[in-house]
Formats: sequence, C-alpha cells, structure tokens
Amino acid sequence: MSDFKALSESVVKGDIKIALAETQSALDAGVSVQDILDKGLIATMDAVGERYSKGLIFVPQMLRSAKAMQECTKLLKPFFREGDVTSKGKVLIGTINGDLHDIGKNLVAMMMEGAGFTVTDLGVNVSPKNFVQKTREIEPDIIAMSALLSTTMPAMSQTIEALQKAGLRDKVKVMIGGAPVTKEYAQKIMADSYASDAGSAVAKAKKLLGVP
Ligand code: B12
Repeated sequence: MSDFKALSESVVKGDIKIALAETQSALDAGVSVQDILDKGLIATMDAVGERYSKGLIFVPQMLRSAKAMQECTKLLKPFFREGDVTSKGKVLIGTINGDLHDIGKNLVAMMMEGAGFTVTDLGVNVSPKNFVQKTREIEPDIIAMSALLSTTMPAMSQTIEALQKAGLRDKVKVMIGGAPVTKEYAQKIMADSYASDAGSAVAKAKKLLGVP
C-alpha cells in the first residue's frame, strides 16, 4: 500500500466496513501502526476538521467520520502493547466538562494501557466534581485530561482548582492534552505535564512517575 487514499476516503465517507478492510490490509501489507494512525487516520480527521471549518461539511458528517476512525483504532489496539508489563501506575483519564470529543482521549488511554498503566476512563463531559470523587476513590498517580474545544479548556484549570480545594492536588500528577492545548497553557494552569500526542503522552507519563 503506497498511500492511504482508500482508507482516507472511507473515513471521510464514514464507511466503517471499507475503513476496517483498508486498515486490515495496511496491517497485512506490513505498514507500521504509527503510519496507519498518523498518515492515515489522524491526517484524515484533520482534513475533516478543515472541511468543517470551511462550511463544506456539518456535524453529522464529522460524526460519521469519527465513528469510522474509532472502529479502526480498535483494530489497532492490540499493537499498542509494549510486551509483558506489570502496572506502571494508575491513570485516571477523561474529557473535560462540556466537551464530547473522545477519539484522542481514547487513543491516549489505549496507548497508556498498552504501555502497562492501569487506566480508569471517566468518558466525556467529566465535571471537576467527578474527577475529584474518582480521585478520592481510586487514588490515581496521574490524572489525564483532554480538551478539543478552546471553549472547554478552562474546565481543566477548574478541575485543578477543585483538586486543590479537596486537598488532593499534591497527591497526584496532572497531565493535559488535546488539539488546542499547549505547553504554555499547561504551565499557566500549573499542570505537571503536557503532551501533543498519544505516543509522547506515554513517554511523559513514565517520566512523571520515574518508571521505565
Ligand atoms: C470528530 C470531531 C467531532 C465529533 C467528535 C466525536 C468523538 N466521539 O470524538 C463531533 C461530531 C461529536 C464533534 C462535535 C463538535 N465539534 Co468537533 N471535531 C472533530 C474533529 C474533526 C476531529 C477530532 C479528532 O478526533 N481528531 C483525531 C484525534 C486522534 O486527535 P486529537 O483529539 O487531537 O488527539 C490527539 C492529541 O490531541 C492528543 N491528546 C488528546 N487528548 C489528550 C489528552 C492528554 C492527557 C494528552 C496528554 C494528549 C491528548 O493525543 C491524541 C492522539 O495523538 C476536529 C478537527 C480536528 N482536527 O481536531 C473537530 C473540532 C475539534 N470540532 C470543533 C467544533 C467547533 C465542534 C462543535 C462545537 C461543532 C458544533 N457546532 O456542534 C461540536 C462540539 C461538541 C462538544 N460539546 O464537544 C472544532 C473546535 C474548534 C476549537 N478550537 O474550539 C474542530 C477543531 C473543527 C474545526 N476545525 O472547526 N466534533
């Protein structure tokens, strides 16, 4: 497979059957999982986002593509495993309040799991209160928050404040990410770490906890 044209087209159309078949045939042809993800699936979602920005497509089309991408990433999940691993630490992950985007968050969760972290996923639209409650309950080493909308990013800072108020902030590391999030924003809200993609999220999580 020399390019990802057919895969990309099927994700754009939201044709899950063809998207899965194309992902499988890329795997069978020995294309790296990283390339399928970056050059095939994520690049397509970026293009979908641009078409949405330009008013060429609308939310239902974006959702169809998202569903196709989600199914393809499930097919890739077994390849994220780094070998036999004992738990490297507990990660509590969720998409923040008001935000329903979960593809990137799910990828981060899958890769963290594959790398040996024990992951608890709170899903989407997670309120600061929910993050605090679950932190009390499971005592994670890392809280990982995702935001895809610039309008929902402030909920990250609100969650950190809620952790502070609950006396939990110094017991846990906070990592943030998502397309509009930056390293500078992470510094501003005093998160412990930021990563731009799922692969570097794993590396940064290991660094935060000092595990190999
Ligand atoms: C798919 C999609 C949707 C789907 C989401 C379905 C789902 N289950 O997720 C649906 C249709 C529901 C949707 C809705 C909306 N969307 Co939308 N959506 C997208 C789209 C096209 C793709 C997002 C995606 O999945 N990318 C692929 C993944 C793999 O990338 P990622 O999420 O960035 O994740 C990577 C990194 O960011 C990072 N990462 C992510 N999370 C985390 C967390 C941590 C801790 C770390 C370390 C790293 C990390 O690692 C990931 C993997 O490498 C983007 C465009 C884009 N290019 O981002 C618009 C986009 C995000 N959406 C946008 C908008 C405006 C909306 C709506 C407001 C539209 C509307 N008018 O209703 C609603 C909001 C709904 C809500 N309340 O959340 C805008 C946001 C603009 C902004 N900056 O605020 C975008 C950028 C489109 C655009 N160009 O205008 N959307």
